[in-house]
Amino acid sequence: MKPYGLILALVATLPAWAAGSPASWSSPTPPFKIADNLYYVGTEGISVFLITTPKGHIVIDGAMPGSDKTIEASIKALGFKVSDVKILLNTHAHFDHAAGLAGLKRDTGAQMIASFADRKALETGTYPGFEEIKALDFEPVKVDRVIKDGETVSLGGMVLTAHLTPGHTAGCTTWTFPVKADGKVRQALAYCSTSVALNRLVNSKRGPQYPGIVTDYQASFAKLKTMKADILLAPHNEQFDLDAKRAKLKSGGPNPFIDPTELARTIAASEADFRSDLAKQQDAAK
Ligand code: 4NZ
Ligand code: ZN
Repeated sequence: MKPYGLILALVATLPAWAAGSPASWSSPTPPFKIADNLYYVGTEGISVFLITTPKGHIVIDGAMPGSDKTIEASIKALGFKVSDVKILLNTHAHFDHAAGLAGLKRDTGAQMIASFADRKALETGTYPGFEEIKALDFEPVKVDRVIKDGETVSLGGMVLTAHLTPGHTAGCTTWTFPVKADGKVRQALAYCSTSVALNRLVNSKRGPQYPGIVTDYQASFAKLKTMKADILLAPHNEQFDLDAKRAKLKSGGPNPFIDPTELARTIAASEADFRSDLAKQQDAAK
């Protein structure tokens, strides 16, 4: 679904959640276990992942405005304590994945860790490259630690590695970490997204979303093609077939989240979309 053009045309002053984001992005959905120590605590349409350890927990992403309370209810429903959340991570600084982080930080006192290039957007609560569109604003969250490419975040025996995959945002961060699923250690990969969405790729009147965006996307596609994942996690449910996998989980059998072929297919499809969007934007700018 690509509601962006319509949204942009209609809504320069409304808050994002009133601006036409699908209702599913904010609706609660029951949380569930994906693998050992890894749970889905997001909304119906926007992913949030909980990684549990004996020393406290890690949350990846904050979903929409107001989603902090939905996420906290999900953490409690799974039997964990919200006050045990010690670290907050983010895939990218867009309102639909970052708006709940400020509330989560307030309620838990957790450390917010993010990339340098997404820090400003998180700390100002603005959409990078569309800072003037109030509809895309969100509650700012202070970043306590800046993470570089290849650096790790460790807690209670869990180790997550940051891989900078810029393009969708300048600081887009893909996180990898080993988890046990169906009795074996598997590599989980929380993909930042490489979709074009609202991004300006070309030098039209206003210039690109940020300088170097096209070469960033190209480098990120190349990098993601070298990476391996047994379990693909993604910020939007349709990006990793969440609904079908959740339905399969209920019927027993092998864990449907284990699919070592899915990352390569996802990146190939996203790269094809990127090329076609780039060509369209180049034509339109002529
Ligand atoms: S995203 C909007 N994070 O790229 C913008 O999926 C960007 C995204 C989703 C929605 N928008 O303006 O509604
Ligand atoms: Zn986004």
